[in-house]
Amino acid sequence: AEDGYKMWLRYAPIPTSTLLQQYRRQITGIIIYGNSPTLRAAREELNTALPAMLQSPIPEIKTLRNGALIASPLSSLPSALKSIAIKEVQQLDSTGYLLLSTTANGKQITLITAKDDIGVLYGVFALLRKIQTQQNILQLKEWSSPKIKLRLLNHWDNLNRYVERGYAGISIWNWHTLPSYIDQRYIDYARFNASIGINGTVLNNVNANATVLTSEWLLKVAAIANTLRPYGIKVFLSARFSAPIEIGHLSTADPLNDSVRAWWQQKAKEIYQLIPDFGGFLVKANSEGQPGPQSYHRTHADGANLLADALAPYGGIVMWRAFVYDPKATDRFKQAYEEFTPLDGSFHSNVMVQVKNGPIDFQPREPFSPLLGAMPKTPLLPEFQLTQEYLGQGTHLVYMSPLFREVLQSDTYSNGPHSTVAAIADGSLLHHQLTAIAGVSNIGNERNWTGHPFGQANWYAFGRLAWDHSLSSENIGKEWIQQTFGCNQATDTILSMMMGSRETLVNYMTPLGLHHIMGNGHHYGPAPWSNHAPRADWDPVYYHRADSNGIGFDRTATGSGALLQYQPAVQQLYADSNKCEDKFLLWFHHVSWQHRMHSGRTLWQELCFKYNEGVMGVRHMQQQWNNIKQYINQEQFHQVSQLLALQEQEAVWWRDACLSYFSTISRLAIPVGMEQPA
Ligand code: GCW
Repeated sequence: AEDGYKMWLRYAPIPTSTLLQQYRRQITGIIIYGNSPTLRAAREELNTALPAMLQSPIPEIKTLRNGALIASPLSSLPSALKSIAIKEVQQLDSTGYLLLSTTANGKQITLITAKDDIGVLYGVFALLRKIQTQQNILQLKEWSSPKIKLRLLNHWDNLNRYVERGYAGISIWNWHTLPSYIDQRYIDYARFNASIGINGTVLNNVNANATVLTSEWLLKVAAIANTLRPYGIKVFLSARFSAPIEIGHLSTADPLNDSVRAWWQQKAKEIYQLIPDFGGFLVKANSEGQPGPQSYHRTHADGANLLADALAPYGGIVMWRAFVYDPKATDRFKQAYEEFTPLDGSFHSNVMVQVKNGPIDFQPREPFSPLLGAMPKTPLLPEFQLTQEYLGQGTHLVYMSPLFREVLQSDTYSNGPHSTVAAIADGSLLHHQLTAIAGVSNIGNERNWTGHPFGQANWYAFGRLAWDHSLSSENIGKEWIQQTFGCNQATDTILSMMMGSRETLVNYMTPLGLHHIMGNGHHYGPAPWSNHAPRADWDPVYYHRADSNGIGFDRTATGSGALLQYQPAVQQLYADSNKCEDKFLLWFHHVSWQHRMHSGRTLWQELCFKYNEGVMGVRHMQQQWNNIKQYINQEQFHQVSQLLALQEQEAVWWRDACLSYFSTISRLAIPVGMEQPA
């Protein structure tokens, strides 16, 4: 059954065509010099993929001939080949790859080479991607190195396999049967990740359980690390700050206490004995009830440095999250910046500060976090969320690449113009050596890995952008579609569905800069009326501030002042409610219901218009999907059709709930001619 398990590595047969003839002529045999675990993975991938796609045997051969495909690191190549490739390979970083069509000893060959074995594996996946998307590979001369060094998934997987904000089943890590039993899923997980360049994974939830650091559990972690290693993927763990108390039986976790320091040093030593290439720790501290250094009147830097010092002898790093907020604060938006900027310069060199893409929390649309760009001495790593906590979870079709790109391309002006979030993440702006980007995983044990079949596209896009943030969402989307559904006439329609989907969701959920008006706790449906959460900063009314005069959160100088955390050039973009882009209006301004929008409509009319547009957008996606029925296998067609039907109902639910509620406050009617709430 086409249940989606193979995702974008289906390796479907290439239909009979001149292109197929060409591929068959161009690749007639494989040579791999070397036999490391990574090269064995490359060999296996080629042996699986090529005969399946070309529908002909592609044997391993010993000597160069026309049609030889050679995949090997530069150092293992025979000298004739080495001299052909050396110039380009020298321009690669240690993990980049080169694809080259060339002639050697009078034979037409295709060469995949790199400085290291892992580059060869990446090159193999790059070539297979070209074939899967049916591109011409006659004149290859392409080299590529990742722009960001650490390209990480963050699993919010608990040890009991419940996944926090997970909508795709339970955790893929079956801790119960580890370390003895290695599920094929772990290997396939590694393949999928390597195919898009992901090279690190944090296995457990940031709301961490110290048990994972006990000796027994570390054996399980080591078994996963051993499985992922050939694919160039390092394992990291979320560390619970109070672990020295919980599993070390100390009476304190104070970062300046000698026994605590010794405990972490010992723990690091133990970990590295089992996992020599262990990546390091991710830490959520003093946030939403998690323990942390502030409980001992120490700073985030004291806490991070404690762990960083323990890991430093082995080359490990600490990723310390800046996701902090306090119900007493006047504006949650401001807190991460206020707590972290004074600490710039006090983190040890193997600490990175991990910053969510927006100042609040993975909303359908947020302005970039003002912390990005505000800590020049500290390497910062942006955190995105692939799991759709606030974007319809496992039910709504939302292609998130445009969201990721919008943030990555945002100009922080922190070092003059062109100080984009991407330039911060890739280190080019301030010349940091340690560079990383993280995506909170949307993976679970569902047959198709992500629950919603289109959730796969978000995993895919994150990896591709982490490798090269200059790729366009269109190109990434197209690649994903062709590999997932085949190369056919449905591609453009599916791409159009995907490209509009995020804006459509914003429109039916939180248009014009509304945010966090989802129900408290589950974060799923609309609840703009809700004001009884355990904390004020979890309540929708805290964020939309609708009253008889108008709606929106004044974050300008006359309001909370959060806007002042940005560079002046950014402030200028948003400070004036008449000039501020519509999409961020209610993020920064409380404006009257009669406020004149750029469209000429009043704010109230515009709000009604946008909510309706959102509903219409989903209906349009339904039509588009129906139009391509003949190109999609039945099972997947039906699956997505049902999900779109649910999404349509829920878009209506969002629109009607929000407009009904806001109309009781604005005391304005929904304009005649628009669809009225049921
Ligand atoms: O948005 C909140 C989520 C929590 C999550 C937290 C975080 C892991 O609702 O479920 O906890 O963010 O990012 O730490």
